[in-house]
Amino acid sequence: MSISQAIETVEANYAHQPEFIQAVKEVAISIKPLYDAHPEYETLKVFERLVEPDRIFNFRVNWENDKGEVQVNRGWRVQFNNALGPYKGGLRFHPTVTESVLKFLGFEQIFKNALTGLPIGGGKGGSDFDPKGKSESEIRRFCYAFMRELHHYISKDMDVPAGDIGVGGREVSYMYAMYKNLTRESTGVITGKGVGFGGSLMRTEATGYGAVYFLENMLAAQDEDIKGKTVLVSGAGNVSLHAAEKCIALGAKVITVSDSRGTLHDTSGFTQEKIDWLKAQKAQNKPLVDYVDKFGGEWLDGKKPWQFKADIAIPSATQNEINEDEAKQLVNNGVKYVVEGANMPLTAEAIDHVREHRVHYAPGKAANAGGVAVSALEMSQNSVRQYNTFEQVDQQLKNIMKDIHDGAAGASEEYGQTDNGYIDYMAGANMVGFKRVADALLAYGILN
Ligand code: NDP
Ligand code: 2IT
Repeated sequence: MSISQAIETVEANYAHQPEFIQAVKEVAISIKPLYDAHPEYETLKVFERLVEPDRIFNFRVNWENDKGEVQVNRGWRVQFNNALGPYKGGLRFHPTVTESVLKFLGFEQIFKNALTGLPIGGGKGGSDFDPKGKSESEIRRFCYAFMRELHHYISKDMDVPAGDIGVGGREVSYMYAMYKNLTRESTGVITGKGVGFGGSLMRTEATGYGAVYFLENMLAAQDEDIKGKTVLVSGAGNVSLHAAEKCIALGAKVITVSDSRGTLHDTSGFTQEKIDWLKAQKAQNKPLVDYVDKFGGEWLDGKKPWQFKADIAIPSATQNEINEDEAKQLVNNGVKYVVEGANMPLTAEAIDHVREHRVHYAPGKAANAGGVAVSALEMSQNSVRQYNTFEQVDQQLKNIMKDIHDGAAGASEEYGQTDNGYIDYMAGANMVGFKRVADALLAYGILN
């Protein structure tokens, strides 16, 4: 069965899962030169095997709200592929979570995790629970209830979750507490734990910082520097604010952040003080518009950040937040680098548009791999029951992001995808990630 036949099968079987189909097609298109050079992948039906998860657990989560009313949510864990190591990937709590969303995230995670060069397979999970407007005790009760179900399916050497949208250090700690309560094990079965009870220093910052380290490597490959560049960031969560913070520390000017309500635009650029204020504001679930009274700038209700002139865009909110028209805006506004902090923030048409216009484009599975990489470092620290320092982890993260960059750029060159200095990071990253997983599958025969 060829890759195109495999896509047809996925489209026929999962017509109701558009996000998953989008993620599969991107990988399929990218790996064609590699696949053609290795007939053994076809013989052992490697791609066909990879698009079907090992298994998906789907469970009900009952919990009680502050009024004592019983609430029912849906929960999932997608164990996609463990060829390279334990299933690894975050948990997302957001009302838009569906099996399609978690399958696309789990599929991407397989190749992202392979790119880190660390021994981790791919998985993802979550719930359609909406944390917005919930009290602290409701969040706690939900996290306990969620883990009461999830704990049946995970363990430290088999499946290790972490955070994602709607799940940060607070939620991870509640879930870890329930896991410990049920199993009496202190093995660090989930990453992103609080520092002091197993969490790694720098895990909180790792995704955003890592994306900016990746960007620095992209710029260096074009003999450019981040200093003085203007940056558009979307989102105002973990990834966005840490990406913005690192850009600012390195001398760039970040002029936007956003959330589901609209965009905050500050022509004078955010400072560390302003970012600290934004972190505190979002942690209390308060509106970004309050910023304008305190620091100036403008609030654009219901708008996205892509209408402003800039050099670099780091979309860091959610999937498909940039469509083709918005990609045109970016190109027209002079953006030369798009670095995906979020997972799949560009639609397929938007990706085509930026690449056709020679905008250097770093796909999420390469650019945002710093988060899961530091999660894997947390797992190894837990195994030896020791902590590394912030500086040690930061240096490891920088090395990993450079390796991912250089590997993707190298594969782009090797397979003839680099055109007159334009590096095809999408093709390169997908080929490197795919090759590592595919070669493990070949070595295993037909198990896995
Ligand atoms: P957070 O929950 O910390 O922040 C998410 C941000 O994106 C919030 O500002 C939120 O706005 C906004 N957002 C979420 N959904 C939507 C939507 N449907 N429309 C508009 N805005 C939205 O999540 P993270 O920062 O952790 O995750 C952001 C992205 O990065 C996701 O794609 C995630 O998969 C990816 N990622 C995260 C990693 C991590 O380590 N956390 C690692 C790698 C990738 P509001 O506050 O209004 O809800
Ligand atoms: O999308 C991602 O890579 C994450 N949400 C982080 C996963 C992890 O296991 O740290």
